[in-house]
Amino acid sequence: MKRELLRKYFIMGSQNCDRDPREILIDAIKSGITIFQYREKGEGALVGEEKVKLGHDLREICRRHQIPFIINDDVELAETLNVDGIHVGQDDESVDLVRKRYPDKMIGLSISNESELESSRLELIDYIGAGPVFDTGTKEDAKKPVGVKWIQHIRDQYPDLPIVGIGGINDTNAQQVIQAGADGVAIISAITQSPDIYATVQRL
Ligand code: 3NM
Repeated sequence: MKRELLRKYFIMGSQNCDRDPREILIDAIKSGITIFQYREKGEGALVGEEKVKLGHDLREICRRHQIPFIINDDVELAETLNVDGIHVGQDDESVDLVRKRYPDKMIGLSISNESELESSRLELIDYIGAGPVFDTGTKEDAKKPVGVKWIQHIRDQYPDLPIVGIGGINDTNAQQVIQAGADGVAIISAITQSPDIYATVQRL
């Protein structure tokens, strides 16, 4: 994949939004995000038809603006929405199965520690999501923060692997994540909760 795509990686689901997620996505795209992940997960998340309907709308917004659309975890919805990529966690569908089913889509995998790094089929994936870099209140089951050292560690071992940092990243600490070797920063609340999305993404 083109590593530059990971630069400003916006993630969101309706549970992260205090107003219409469609409007927030359009604001973020107009402000300069480079890729989007639909992550409808956690307390208050939509399920069933409602999840599919919002997914369709967000997918269409991304298509219109030529922003790659990644789905979190849901391999069935990946097909329904004809997504550009799928992001999976360590407890989700295995990357082997996802790669078999979708030979041509981008696949991202979350990796938080050495044993996950060693046991993961890195040759099957397009990028790593590394985190949580900092404390985050957004993911209920987030692990302990790994710091920018974790980014540096992966980068030292895998100079060519696309890496995006995630967890507690905002416009004041993003620079540390990039300097540690990440290709980009993945962000939920610093964008969805921003009173001025344009200013936030521009500062990023
Ligand atoms: N995954 P915010 S941390 C979705 O560590 C997610 O894998 C994480 O939200 C991981 O930008 C996280 O608001 C939440 O901190 C990121």
